[in-house]
Amino acid sequence: MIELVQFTPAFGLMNASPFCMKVEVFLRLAGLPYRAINGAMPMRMPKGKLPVLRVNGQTIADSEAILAWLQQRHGDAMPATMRVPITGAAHAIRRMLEEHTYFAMLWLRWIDDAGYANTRPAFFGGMPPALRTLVPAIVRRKMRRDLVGQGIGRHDASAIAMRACADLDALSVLLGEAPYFGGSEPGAIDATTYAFLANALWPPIDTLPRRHLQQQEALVAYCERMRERVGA
Ligand SMILES: N[C@@H](CCC(=O)N[C@@H](CS)C(=O)NCC(=O)O)C(=O)O
Repeated sequence: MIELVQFTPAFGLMNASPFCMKVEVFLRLAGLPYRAINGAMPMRMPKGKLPVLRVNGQTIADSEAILAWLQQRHGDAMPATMRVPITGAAHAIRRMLEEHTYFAMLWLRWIDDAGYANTRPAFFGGMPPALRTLVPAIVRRKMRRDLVGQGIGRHDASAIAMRACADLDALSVLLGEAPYFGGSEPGAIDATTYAFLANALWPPIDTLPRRHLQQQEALVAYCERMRERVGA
C-alpha cells in the first residue's frame, strides 16, 4: 500500500501544504490506491520537509521525486496523460509555482499580520494550551528567516503581493481556453497547478493575489473543474 505522509489538512483544503496536496491530487488523478498518514512532523523526515511517500519499507522524499517514482513504478496502471514526464512549458510552470509563487504565499500566510491571524488558529488551534503560543512563534521566526534567505522576504508587502499576481496572470495566459494545463485531459502538471491555485484561492485569507485570482474566471472555473474531478 502507498502511504502519503503529510500535514493534517487545514483551511478546508485537501491539504494546506501545496506540495502535499500536489501528491494527493496526482495519486487520485492516476487512480492509485493510497492511505494518507496525517499529522506528520517535517523535522523527522529525510529532507526535513513534507510530503514523503512510504511504500513497502521504502521512503521517497520530495514531491518531484515522488511523482517521478510513481510514474516509473506505476506508470502502466495510470492514464497515459499522467505518465508522460513533464517537459517544456509545464516544467517552467512547475518551477515558477514551487520556487517563487510558493514563497509569496508563505509570506502572506506567515509574516503578514492579517494572514498570520488566520494561519495560527488553523494550524495550531488543536495544540495543548501550553504549546499553542510557543510553537507558532518558533515556526513563524523560522519562516521569517527562511523567506529572507530565499529573497522574497526582503521586499515589502505590496511588492510581494504584486509578484504573486504576476505569476497568476502568467498561469491564466498559459491555460488559455483549455480545460486543463495538460490539455483536454489532466496531465501530471495539473497536480501542481491545482494544488497551488486551490491554496491561493480557497483559504479564508483575504490577500491581493486571492482577490486577483477571484477575478480570473478561467482559473476559478479550472479549480472547480479539478475539485469535481478529484473529489476535494
Ligand atoms: N521541494 C519540496 C518542498 C516541500 C516543502 O517545502 N514542504 C513544506 C510544506 S509546504 C515543509 O515541509 N516545510 C517544513 C519546513 O520547512 O520546516 C517538495 O517538492 O516536496
